[in-house]
Amino acid sequence: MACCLIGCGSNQGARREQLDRAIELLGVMPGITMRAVSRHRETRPIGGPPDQAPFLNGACLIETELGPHELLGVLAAVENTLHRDRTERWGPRTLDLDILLYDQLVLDNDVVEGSALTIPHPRMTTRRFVLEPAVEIAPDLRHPLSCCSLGDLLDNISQAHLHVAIVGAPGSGAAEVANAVADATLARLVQAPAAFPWPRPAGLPNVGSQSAAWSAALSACARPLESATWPDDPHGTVADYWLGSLLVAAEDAFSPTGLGRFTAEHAAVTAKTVTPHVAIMLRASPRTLAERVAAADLAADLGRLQDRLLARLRCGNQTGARGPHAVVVVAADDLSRATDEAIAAVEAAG
Ligand code: A4P
Ligand code: MG
Repeated sequence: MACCLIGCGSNQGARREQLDRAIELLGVMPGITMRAVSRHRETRPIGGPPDQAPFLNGACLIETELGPHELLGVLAAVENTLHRDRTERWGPRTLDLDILLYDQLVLDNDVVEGSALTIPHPRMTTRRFVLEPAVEIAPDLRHPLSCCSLGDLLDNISQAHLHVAIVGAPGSGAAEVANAVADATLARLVQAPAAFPWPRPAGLPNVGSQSAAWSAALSACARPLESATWPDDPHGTVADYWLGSLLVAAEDAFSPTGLGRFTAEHAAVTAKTVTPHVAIMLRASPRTLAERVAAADLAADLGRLQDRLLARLRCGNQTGARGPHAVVVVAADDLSRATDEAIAAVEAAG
């Protein structure tokens, strides 16, 4: 039996009746036992067309014998029974049922018979409309990718001064997206003071002689983030870089000994800086990254660099090291869409 958390939303038609009916239908489905149901909350629509009506959102906890794709099929059947129209992404809907958590399972765009499934739900970690009802019924449930409880995730986005980092490999568009997010949310923008010393990832066996340049870049990048002088902004802060990226880039530049030294220096410097609460990772195809930095031969290297960045963002929490609790991955091949998604991810915390 798997323990699953389901998010429920409605902003069209008789919202309350539809949500109640959905819970009732789910509870009588073969292979599903209803364990807990949150109350419904009225929430402001995040993303999607302007002027759509407010949502009612809730969550329920079920036990199920169904596999994740079978469960998705049942949720779609309940949505269809309640006249769900799927013409517009993030558009108005009579009913939306999402799998938030399925035990500690992690699926990344797992396609079975044409339907793609990502678990945990990729946008849940910054969504107050998801986390508040979820915490009401299951505060101690763990989120397998951020390795903390749902209660911790809600506390994380409830800081008075949210610090968001936009993270990506060279060519991801982090600077442009950070600019637009800061603009839209009125947050203070922190820009990387000097271009990151991203090396040409291949063909640099040892740049020990340049380690002074890396140290200088590290302290320049750390300075605006120092805790001692950090000016909390009532609207929060958006940085167009993350200090952890320097460490990932350094892996391609240093010899193992040099990397050990730089890692220690990085840890000491980072300990005196603020940690972002939320990281928005811009993920583009390796080809797009290479085109944007005008270096076609680097596509594969940039793709690998990007994968390692995401792994480090996530493992920051797994190892108990300092890392953002909430990581939202945004597709960045289309920068205008990535900007909308990044803005929605930050607004969802409010
Ligand atoms: N899919 C992949 N993973 C999952 C999952 N874990 N659970 C796929 C459910 N579905 C998953 O979903 C599109 C496709 O996502 C499905 O075919 C499934 O294979 P959909 O329900 O048809 O369309 P959607 O909900 O518009 O898209 P999406 O991207 O799931 O939207 P979100 O992220 O769920 O956001 N504001 C407030 N205040 N309250 C809300 O409830 N909801 C949304 C929708 C936006 N803004 C909101 C709310
Ligand atoms: Mg949905």
